[in-house]
Amino acid sequence: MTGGEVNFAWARAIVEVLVEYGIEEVEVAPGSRSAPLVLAALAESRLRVRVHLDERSAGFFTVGYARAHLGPAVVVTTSGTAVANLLPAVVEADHSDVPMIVVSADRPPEVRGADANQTIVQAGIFGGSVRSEVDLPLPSPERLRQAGRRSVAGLVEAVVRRAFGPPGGPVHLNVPFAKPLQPPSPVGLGLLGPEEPRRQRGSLEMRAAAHREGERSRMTWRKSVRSAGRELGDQGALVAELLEGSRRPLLVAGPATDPGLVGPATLRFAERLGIPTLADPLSGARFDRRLDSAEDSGGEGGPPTILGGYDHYLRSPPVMALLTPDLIVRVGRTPTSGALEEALAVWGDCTQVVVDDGSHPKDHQRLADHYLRAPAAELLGWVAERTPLRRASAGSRPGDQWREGWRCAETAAWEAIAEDLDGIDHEGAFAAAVVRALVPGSTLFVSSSMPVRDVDAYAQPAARDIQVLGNRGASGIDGIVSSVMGCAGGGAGPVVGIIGDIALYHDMNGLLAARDQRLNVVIVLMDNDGGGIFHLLPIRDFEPAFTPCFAAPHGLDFRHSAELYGLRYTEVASPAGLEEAVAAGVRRAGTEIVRVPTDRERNRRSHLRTRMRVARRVLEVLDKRGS
Ligand SMILES: Cc1ncc(C[n+]2csc(CCOP(=O)(O)OP(=O)(O)O)c2C)c(N)n1
Ligand SMILES: [Mg+2]
Repeated sequence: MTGGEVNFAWARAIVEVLVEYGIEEVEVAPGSRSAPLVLAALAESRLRVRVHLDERSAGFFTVGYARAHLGPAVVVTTSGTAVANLLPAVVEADHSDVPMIVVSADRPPEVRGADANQTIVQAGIFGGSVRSEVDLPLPSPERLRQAGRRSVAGLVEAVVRRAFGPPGGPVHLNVPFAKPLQPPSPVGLGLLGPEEPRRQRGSLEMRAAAHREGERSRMTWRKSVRSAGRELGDQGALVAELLEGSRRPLLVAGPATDPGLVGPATLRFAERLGIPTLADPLSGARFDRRLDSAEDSGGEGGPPTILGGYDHYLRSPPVMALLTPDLIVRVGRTPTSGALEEALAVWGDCTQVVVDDGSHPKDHQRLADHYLRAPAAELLGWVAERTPLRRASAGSRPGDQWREGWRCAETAAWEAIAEDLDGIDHEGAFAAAVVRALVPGSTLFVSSSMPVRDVDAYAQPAARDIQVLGNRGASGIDGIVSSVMGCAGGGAGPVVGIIGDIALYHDMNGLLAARDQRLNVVIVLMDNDGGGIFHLLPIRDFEPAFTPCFAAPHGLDFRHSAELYGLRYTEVASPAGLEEAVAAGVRRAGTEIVRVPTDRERNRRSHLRTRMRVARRVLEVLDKRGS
């Protein structure tokens, strides 16, 4: 065997493990050192290979793919700073518990730390952000013949397994190769070009179809999550007991790792127990067909009380006081809404239960009286199944008054919000318009900064078959375009992204995947020429620092970036125009950018006006009913 053949066989052994673990796709960024890995991936007909020029974009594409596909993808890079460019995506995957397998090619160990070209310290480069890593030995015929744990397959398998969890997360395989990197000839390697048909295409389409039929939850990498039966039972019994003794219980559903799994369980729990539920847009419970009727409970339990306007009315201390719970059950991560986060602290005296099985604790305010290490969907399901339905037919149900208080607040809030959304200077109105335009089965990807907050505060809970995803793990504004593209690549159905101008600027390179991978995406660009979010912070008053150093207007005309990547580009001026443009865009093939020009300062005033109007109206309503 020549050295190149040994390298190829070594890379094939790695790829074989990936395929055994059900990996269907590899994101590749070009480079020389990774040649054996790329050739091995192309020679494996069960793998789809996508090429990305920029590693940072490739990394975030992988994260988006895993979120939508509910299975990990693999990203392959060459040596040097190429690997370092994956760090932001690895950090997001870590914080979001999203599985991701990084395979970096490296120079042989003996040339490291001695000024060899494109050679940096790659082993351990991701620090504590990866769940497991291995710096493989150089390929050798002896090693290739080895079997068991110390074989190349054994070493790789031990790391790859950790990506799946539970909880899922990023892992790193560092793979040194010596020259010659490739076999003497391409003949007989079984190479297929990235564009050539592969065996797994069908399965991708099947997944997309199943996804549309609402079967997402069965395809998750988290499906294997089970806490030991007894433990789950004990934890469930504790929650049931606390609920039994509670007169004012509240469920807070924050951003979920797997909204398709946790969302339905949250709704079922809310419905069964009649518990008011504050549903983050990323929780999977804000939008769901089940909100339409009480179909699951045969009408006996009433539809679940799913609340979404709280970001406005919980800013009012008197409203917060009137709606004080005596028990809070929390699932998911810290809510998007800062007002709710603050309320959780203000309500710090009530009993708080956090249900979480993720890799990072989720109680930065140190509020939990009980921190239950359990999968939220299963625990909520356990409790819901064992709780007798609180029937309306038996006269008034326990907690009716409490529920009614929240319902009144919520109704008043959305009425007040609707009255305020007629202007063109309100980004909240545009966010609501995008949600209205989504067709069943759609995925909405919300950028960090204001888009996720605007969907949170302005998109009313509704019986809609849509899922909302975002990079809320580390809330970076980098990599958003690629994450959106990854979702589309992962078969998430019609995909729409809402993204700010600075976030788009960060990852314009991600637009290349739209063209190269022929993805169908509508990107709604909320262009306020800078960071609108900073106008809502006290730093706004600190001129001459504020405008240049925080809002940072750039004056870029994104029409040119659309042109560069050959994407359709339109501009709209009103929420109604945006609704129409998005609805038309999702029906068209290809990716397009719909730009919404707005003004940061006028937008700020609109936000404040709505918040005040809603808080006033809700307080009036609650005062009147004497909650
Ligand atoms: C990678 C990264 N850099 C910086 C930040 C800090 N940051 C948060 S929001 C924001 C501005 C975002 O502007 P834009 O995307 O236009 O959204 P807008 O605030 O206007 O809605 C910045 C710089 C961040 N979250 N992530
Ligand atoms: Mg902006």
